[in-house]
Amino acid sequence: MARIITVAAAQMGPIQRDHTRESCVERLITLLRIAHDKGAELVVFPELALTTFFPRWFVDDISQAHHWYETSMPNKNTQPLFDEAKRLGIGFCLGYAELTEAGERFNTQILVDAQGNTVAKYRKVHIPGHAEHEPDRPFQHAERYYFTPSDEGFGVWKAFGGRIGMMICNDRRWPESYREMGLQGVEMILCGYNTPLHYVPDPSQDPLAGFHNSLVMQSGAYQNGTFVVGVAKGGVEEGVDSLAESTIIGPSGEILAKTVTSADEVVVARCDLDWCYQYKNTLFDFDRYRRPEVYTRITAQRGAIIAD
Ligand code: ING
Repeated sequence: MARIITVAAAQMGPIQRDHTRESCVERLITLLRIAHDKGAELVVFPELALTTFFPRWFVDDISQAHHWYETSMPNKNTQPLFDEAKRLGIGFCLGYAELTEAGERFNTQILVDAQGNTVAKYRKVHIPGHAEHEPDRPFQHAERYYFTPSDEGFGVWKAFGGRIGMMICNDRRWPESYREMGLQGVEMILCGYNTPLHYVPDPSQDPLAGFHNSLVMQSGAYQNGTFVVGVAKGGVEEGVDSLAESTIIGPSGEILAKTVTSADEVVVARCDLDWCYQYKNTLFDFDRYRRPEVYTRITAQRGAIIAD
């Protein structure tokens, strides 16, 4: 019996600084309903889908940023989203800023099943940007100030009839993210992102933002025989233009669906999970072809060691 997941990439346009949680949740519910009408049973929302991308500003006293974080999930603002998804009988993946009781700050994504149960939580491993205020920048990208890198690694969970993994934004640029899940048999990876089109450290990369986005997700999908769903918060948010181009990719690396706007937009794809095994059981039969005994540097080192 074919195992099909009809998945939706529910892209958001910009969330401005003064937009309320309620207004964001209303948009998410509208996207959920559109996805349901298109036949989706799993809806993937962007990274930090409840607030503007607040690492764009630096505050000396980080407690002044606490209002950007969620201290519980669901909560009074997000309960309507959970209720509507349960009413419609569909699941979703939601990115938000998490402040734990212990005071830890994570860039977090959860997976909620069709009965409204949170079946998985992933906290971002690869934190880009900088930890100190850089006043000469046109805008900050201070994720390393606002978020702790997770030491929990990458998980894969049985849900929606398959094996589902999660990663967030910058994680998608690192092949290790996909391979860690590939070695757990992942069949679909869900990834929200907020990616400015202007990369301050090297503006020559700006024209390649869309190409790099597709490159890394298509490669990761193909090299691990998995579907990848990348979902943007795009458009001009507080004067900063961010990449849209939300994409659903098959285990062949082919693009199955892609958004065409930088606004709230839903694209869906009917994903036959057994397609994964045309790659997992041939070219990328890990147990037959991989050589971990010679891959020693990949986990032994963080940076490159250049021999003289
Ligand atoms: N954003 C970025 C990403 O990896 C970044 C970091 C910013 C990359 C600007 C390129 C240009 O897509 C997050 N949130 O990880």
